[in-house]
Amino acid sequence: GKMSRAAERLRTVIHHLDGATATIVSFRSVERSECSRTCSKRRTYSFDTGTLTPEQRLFYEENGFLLIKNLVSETDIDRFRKEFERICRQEVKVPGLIVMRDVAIAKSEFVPDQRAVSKLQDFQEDPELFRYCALPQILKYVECFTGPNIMAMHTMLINKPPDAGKKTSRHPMHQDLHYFPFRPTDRIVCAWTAMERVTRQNGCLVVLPGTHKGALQEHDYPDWEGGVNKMYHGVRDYDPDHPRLHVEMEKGDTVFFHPLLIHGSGMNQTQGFRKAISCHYASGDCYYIDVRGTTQENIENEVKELAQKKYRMNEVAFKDTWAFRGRLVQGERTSL
Ligand SMILES: O=C(O)CCC(=O)C(=O)O
Repeated sequence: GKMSRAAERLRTVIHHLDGATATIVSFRSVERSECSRTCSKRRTYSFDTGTLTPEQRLFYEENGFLLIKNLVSETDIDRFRKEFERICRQEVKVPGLIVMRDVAIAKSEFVPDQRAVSKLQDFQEDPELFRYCALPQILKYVECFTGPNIMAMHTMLINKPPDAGKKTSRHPMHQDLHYFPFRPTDRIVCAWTAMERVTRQNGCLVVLPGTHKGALQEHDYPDWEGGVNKMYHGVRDYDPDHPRLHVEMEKGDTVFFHPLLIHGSGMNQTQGFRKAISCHYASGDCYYIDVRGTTQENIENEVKELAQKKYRMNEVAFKDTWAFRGRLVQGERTSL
């Protein structure tokens, strides 16, 4: 009757997505008759929980990311900022927290304020910052990708400093899965919330849409003249002609993205510190894998070295560094 042709086609696609062995090759050829002829098996990246509109779901399926405007309130973001400042001033000690500095800041220049901090990692023991990971409006979206059992596996507050002239404030293009020894890949998602307006000027995220459909690639430190921050591995070679998108965002906007999506961020050419808060979630049903003999071995070695220093343990298994940082935020911890 009234349903437009486009809407009907969309419904067909969604129907296909929800089938266990959905078989569509491109959203342009969803006609059933054509499908049996031209289609091969494809994987799906999301669930229908009633949260995403069909358009949003298709967008994530095709592009590997989804931007939701105005998801986190000003009040919450201001609270995260205050807590971050208290941590920088060393007014609170957070067990397990990793405080990173930009390579352009010499050790002798140390000052206990945000100028010395480019990133906090592993704030799972800070109740105020960790509130971010359990915000119901975030989990409602996360569930579309992980399913109902949700673990917060990795937390960060990124404070991209004004570039000191060496371009070290850039984050090389990479896939987050490089860092993660757990699978399945499609049950992992990152939530990244802008704590202020982020633009090309202050180094917004840059994504290569659709790259989540590819494989995990080899990563290593890029050879940048001005130096590279610790652990900032990049994809060795990606297609320089692949379309790039600069994801400009307002305070409180949140982007959800797939762990294979190639992304990075540009130089901060302003005098301000560009802030974002983020969490990587995985399904509680994910399982650990052994990365020995894979391209992830180089990061495993670095993380183990750091963990041995930090936790003063002789031999830490890579997966254990994840198992003790991970926190259940919804449902059941069936694995991980
Ligand atoms: O916030 C940014 O600049 C990018 C962060 C990022 O991609 C990462 O830390 O993996």
